[in-house]
Order: sequence, then structure tokens, then C-alpha cells
Amino acid sequence: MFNLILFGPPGSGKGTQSEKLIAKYGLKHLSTGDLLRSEIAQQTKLGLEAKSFIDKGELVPDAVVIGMIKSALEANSSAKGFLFDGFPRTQAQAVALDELLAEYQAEINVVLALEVTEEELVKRLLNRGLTSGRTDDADETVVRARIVEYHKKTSVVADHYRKFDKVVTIAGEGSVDTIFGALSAEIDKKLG
Ligand code: B4P
Repeated sequence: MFNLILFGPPGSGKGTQSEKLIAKYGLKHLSTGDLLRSEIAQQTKLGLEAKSFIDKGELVPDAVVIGMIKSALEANSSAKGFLFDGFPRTQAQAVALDELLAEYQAEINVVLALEVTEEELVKRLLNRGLTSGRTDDADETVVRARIVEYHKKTSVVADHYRKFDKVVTIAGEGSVDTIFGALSAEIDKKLG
């Protein structure tokens, strides 16, 4: 199993690049953002709870997202590998993911971390908010709250994987295709 985390702040291009990477490498895409938005659209109990956090730009509680990932791994246990997009977003989520993968005799093989300046992140997210219908992209206060939350709780996830020498930093500004090329080159190196 080859498992990859696409890491970076909100708006850094994780979702955009994930679509292209899963098509090229045949990995199963697990995006907690997409899973949560699907729960919200279906108005499930979990979705209603998650919405109150997402609309404020806050992270959804760890237990909720870890449970979602656990179920998704169980449902796709024959996958040749996973691309984790937007997960893990806290130290507790990273520890839980490592433990879950160990149950399948698997681990995270590489963390590709996209780097984008804060002003570019805000510009991209507000721009997406004009058409996406995503409430968390529509308001600059919420967009900036998401970036603060990233620095407070999520950036430590990269430190966690740096201890195991698994993090590669990639410039996340430029054309989508150039960034895709840089990400692919790193994956190809790991796949040998
Ligand atoms: P996500 O769905 O993960 O939202 P995101 O970080 O904004 O997405 P992403 O980074 O993938 O966006 P992209 O750059 O592709 O999470 C939403 C919310 O759900 C979170 O705030 C949180 O509340 C909750 N949540 C999710 N996972 C959680 C977890 N594990 N724990 C707790 N809570 C969780 O796209 C941004 C825009 O940039 C697009 O319009 C795109 O077209 C554009 N873009 C992309 N690449 C570009 C480039 N190279 N140049 C110019 N524009 C580009």
C-alpha cells in the first residue's frame, strides 16, 4: 500500500491537485472536507454538527473526523493506496491515522506539503466563494479564521511527520500543471 498525505493550508491547492494525482496513480482519494460536505448535503446528524464548526472556520472535533476515516479505510481495505487530503489536521488525528494504518500493516510513505503565501490563499478562497456556494469561502473573516486555525492546530502535523523524515515541501504557487509536475516527480522518486 502506498499512502500519501497532501498537506497545506486552506486554499493551497490540495483538492485541485488531488483530483489529478488520483487519476495518475490510482490511489483512493479520502478528503475529510468532501466527506463532511456530503454529510451536510444529506442533512445527517453528523453533518448538522459539522456545519456549525465549518461555518465559523473552525475544525470539526477530532472524534468525528477520525471516525469517518476509520470507516472509509474499512470500506476500501483492498485499495492499492490512499491519498489523504485535508486529513490529518491535528496532532491527535496524525497519531490516530498512524495507528489505523498499522492495523493494515501500512504507513504514511510521504507527506507533500504545499507552500502558498497567506494573501494568495485569501485571494483564491474568496474567489472560489463567488461560485462554489461554500459558506466557508464567502466571508473574509471566516477565511482568515481558517488560516489562523491552520497555524494553531494543523501546522504541527508537518512537525510530527518531519520526525520520521517523511515531509517534502513543494512550492504551491504557479500553474496547476507545474505544481502537479513537481508533486508527481516526488511521488515517482518514492515509488522508485
Ligand atoms: P477542506 O475541504 O479541506 O477545504 P480547503 O482546505 O479549503 O481545501 P483545499 O485546500 O483543498 O482547496 P483548493 O486549494 O483545492 O476543509 C473545509 C473545512 O472542513 C475546514 O475548514 C474544516 O472546518 C473542516 N474539516 C475538513 N477536514 C477536517 C479535519 N481533518 N479535521 C477537522 N475539520 C476538518 O482550492 C482553493 C481554490 O484555489 C480553488 O478555487 C482552486 O481552483 C484554486 N487553486 C488551486 N490551485 C491553484 C493554483 N495553482 N493557482 C491559482 N488558483 C489555484
